[in-house]
Amino acid sequence: MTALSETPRLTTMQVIPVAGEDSMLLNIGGAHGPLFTRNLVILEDSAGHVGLGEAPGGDVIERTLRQAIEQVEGQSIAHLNRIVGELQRGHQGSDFAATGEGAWTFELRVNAVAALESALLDLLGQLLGVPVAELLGEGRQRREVTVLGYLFHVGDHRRTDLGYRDSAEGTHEWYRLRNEPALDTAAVLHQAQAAQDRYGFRDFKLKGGVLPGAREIETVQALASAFPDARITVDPNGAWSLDEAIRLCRGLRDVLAYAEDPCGAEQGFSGREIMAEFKRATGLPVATNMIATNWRELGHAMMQNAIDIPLADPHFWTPSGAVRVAQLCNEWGLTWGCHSNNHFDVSLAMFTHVGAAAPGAPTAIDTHWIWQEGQRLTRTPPEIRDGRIAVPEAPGLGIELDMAAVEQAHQRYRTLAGGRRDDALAMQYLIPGWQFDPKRPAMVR
Ligand code: GKR
Ligand code: MG
Repeated sequence: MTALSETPRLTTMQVIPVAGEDSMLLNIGGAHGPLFTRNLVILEDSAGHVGLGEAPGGDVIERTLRQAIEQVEGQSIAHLNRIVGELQRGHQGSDFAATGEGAWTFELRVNAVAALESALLDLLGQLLGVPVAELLGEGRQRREVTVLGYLFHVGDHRRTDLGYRDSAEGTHEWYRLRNEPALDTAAVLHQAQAAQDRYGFRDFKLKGGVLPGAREIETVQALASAFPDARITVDPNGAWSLDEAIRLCRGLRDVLAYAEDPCGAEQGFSGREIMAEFKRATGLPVATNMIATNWRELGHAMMQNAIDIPLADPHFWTPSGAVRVAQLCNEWGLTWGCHSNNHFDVSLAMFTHVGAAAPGAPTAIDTHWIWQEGQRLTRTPPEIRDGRIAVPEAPGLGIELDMAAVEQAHQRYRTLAGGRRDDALAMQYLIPGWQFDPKRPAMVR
């Protein structure tokens, strides 16, 4: 029997803020800037293994991770659950308060906990000689994970002096097109065709909340005609009123596989109450990454029968939490799915293992990777082929850091004034004085 003293100990924990290039993607919060930021966690243990985790960028998450270093270093990796649990409990209160104040999930401290858990799972997998997916829930359920093609309206970055990328990293049309403005149906269709040709998607999601709802629905209908076998959804991040959402989506059961956050809190009613009304009025399944983002919210959402598809992103649920949501979905007749934000390839590996461990029949998972692909922090990032990512077979997350690439991404981060995402800033180049309004599409001012 192995004594606890013989299990590897955590020798060092590093937190490295990094930045990568992005397109001028539009959403209800404005426009993505030319650089997106992330926080990378690197754990080393006494067996000489390196464990990795990635979280959204920004000072709050970086600080939360740095403050954890003292608690983490020196511990045995056998105490994974205790280490993660302590950090999580320490921050739950502030996360609930921040959510109440309208914070987005990428601002919550649980993202730091998730990155730490990922790095610990990576180490444990390497110690035991199994992929991380085997350590989650009921173990690995599949060898490939289906992902969707995440389509965006794109702003004209040439109207700014912010220094967006302009060149094409690869030979495929996709790499040129992703930098081009896309503000109508034809342009989004073109984007979908190039993305499908490059990555083989069978599922698409259009980020809405940008143009008037009727125009976004027209685009979704055009996508359904162009890709008759695809599962299609639209996600305006709650921009539409309940009445508008019902008017726009009623009768679209042949077009939309589900609607993602079509509406949200209004007139004194909670987002969960409003979504339950939407579901009853339209008969459409509903997905969310806005109103069931933690156990307490999920409990209320289920009691009200407000949702069908919780998009349990491992970054704000933690990898083990996201798989617990998937187990619950499988037992209780819901469908598991996964939300994303811009990310590097460490997160891509995290998504892949979590998706591989989700039991039942999850819906295709979100990833922004197609907007980032060509940039990497690891030597051989997971690849999207035929709309799927093969689950790495190597122990742990199955990825290896490329320190030169990390250093470059860190230097890029250092060129930024602040590491926090601020979509209003870039948007103000398109519409002077622009300010966020959770109930108005970004281009409607
Ligand atoms: O990247 O602009 C974006 C998205 O709007 C993202 O921030 C959302 O959190 O993808 C997300 C979603 O599904 O709502
Ligand atoms: Mg969403």
